[in-house]
Amino acid sequence: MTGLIILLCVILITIVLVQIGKVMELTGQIKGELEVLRDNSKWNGWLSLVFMVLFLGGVILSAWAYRNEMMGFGPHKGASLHGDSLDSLFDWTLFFTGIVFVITHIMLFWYAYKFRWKEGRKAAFISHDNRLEVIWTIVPAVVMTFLVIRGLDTWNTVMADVNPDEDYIEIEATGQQFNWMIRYPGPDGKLGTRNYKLTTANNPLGLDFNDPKSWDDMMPGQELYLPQGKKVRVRIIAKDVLHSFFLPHFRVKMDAVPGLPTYFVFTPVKTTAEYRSELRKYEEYNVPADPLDPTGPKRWEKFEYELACSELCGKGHYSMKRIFRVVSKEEFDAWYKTQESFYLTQVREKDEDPNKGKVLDIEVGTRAKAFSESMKAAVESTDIAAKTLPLKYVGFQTGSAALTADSRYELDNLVTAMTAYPSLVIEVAGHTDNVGDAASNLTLSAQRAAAVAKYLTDRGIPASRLRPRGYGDTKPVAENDTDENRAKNRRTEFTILSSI
Ligand SMILES: [Cu+2]
Repeated sequence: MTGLIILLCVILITIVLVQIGKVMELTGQIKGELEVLRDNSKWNGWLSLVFMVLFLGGVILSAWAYRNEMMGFGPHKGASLHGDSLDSLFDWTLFFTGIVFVITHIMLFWYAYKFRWKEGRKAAFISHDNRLEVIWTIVPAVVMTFLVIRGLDTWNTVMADVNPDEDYIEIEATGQQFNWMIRYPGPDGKLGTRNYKLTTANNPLGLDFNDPKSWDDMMPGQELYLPQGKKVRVRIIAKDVLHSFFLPHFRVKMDAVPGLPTYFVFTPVKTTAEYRSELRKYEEYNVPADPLDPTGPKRWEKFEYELACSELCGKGHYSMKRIFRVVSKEEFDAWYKTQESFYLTQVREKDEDPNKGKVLDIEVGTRAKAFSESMKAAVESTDIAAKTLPLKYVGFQTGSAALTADSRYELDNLVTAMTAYPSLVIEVAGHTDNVGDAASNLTLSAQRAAAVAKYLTDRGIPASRLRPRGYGDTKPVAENDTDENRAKNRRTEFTILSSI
């Protein structure tokens, strides 16, 4: 239907134009050709001037009306250290091209008016003019040189990589259909290596967990934090198709290419809160963020720095949005501490874990800290039940009282605690499941408790402070019905008897 209407309109317009042509022809015949030509060129000349004024006036008015939509102006100021230099490059280019734009348009329409057809007027022919040649060669050359030198200078500043010994944080952004996977280094400050061959459902980035640097790497949730005033180096890569890492407020944009790592370095200078308070000054940001909720928060209050993908990478392209929140160093450190290691929370002890069954250095530290915290709580607690603590990582060879090699870490924590609390007296208790003969279970559990006590006395804890005891299968913590529950019952624990 629409197609038919368009076709009819085209036919009608053609008929109208043909008719106008015919009318002009007839008027010419009545008034005389020369008269018509004179009238037409007069009108054309004057209309050129009117058009020039309206057109240039419109350009100026619209530039003024939309000034706040322009990059680098009003609410669209850059929020990174290099942002202003890029914006000023645009401004200078706009300045020069703007001058040329206005001059050429004035000349175009003014000359059309001034040199309109008149009887007896003849065109003058200039074959060559050195002065003109010099002017229109030198002026553009000088302007171009200025723009190119400035451009190169800005490019070198913006694209410069970090110095290995300066203070910066390196994060990694991997684009995939349709989200960004962002990786932060853990407390070691270094990102672990990757190998695409190691990619599995549990390890979507193909992190190489043989590399200790990857153990503490973190993959935070939807909201990402960056510290104000600190250099950020982003490693950028894609898993499937081309994506583009785009942080418009920081003037950061770099393609994410499968198989070809790129990077971008920038320094966020304005916190999210500071940027919001700048936006508050503008009328257009003082309207409700949600038009359906007129009393709700304003646009400036809901402002966030957004990461987008600026490559049309597929159907779900629009959903590749993440929020970056720039905060003070203190706030960043607080957030950073709450983030957990991807490896330890998602991969540890799964099939992808090359260190399955081994105790890692980083775990020894965290376990020691957790142990001393629960020990402190148990000592201070008045609740009898809270005085019993499990020795979760103490194990024995199957059917024997020989301690496994990795048991020493937790037992060393216990030695430290016994030294820290010199008046502590504890009962060390061995428990088994109900498999096998009750009497031999009792003997085995007693031997195991004794082995733990021996470990402690060998390290200087007086035997008088230790009461090793085997309970066999008499004190289960779960029904002995499944393998899992039986494993819970096979345990070693200790109870604080007195701490005075
Ligand atoms: Cu994309």
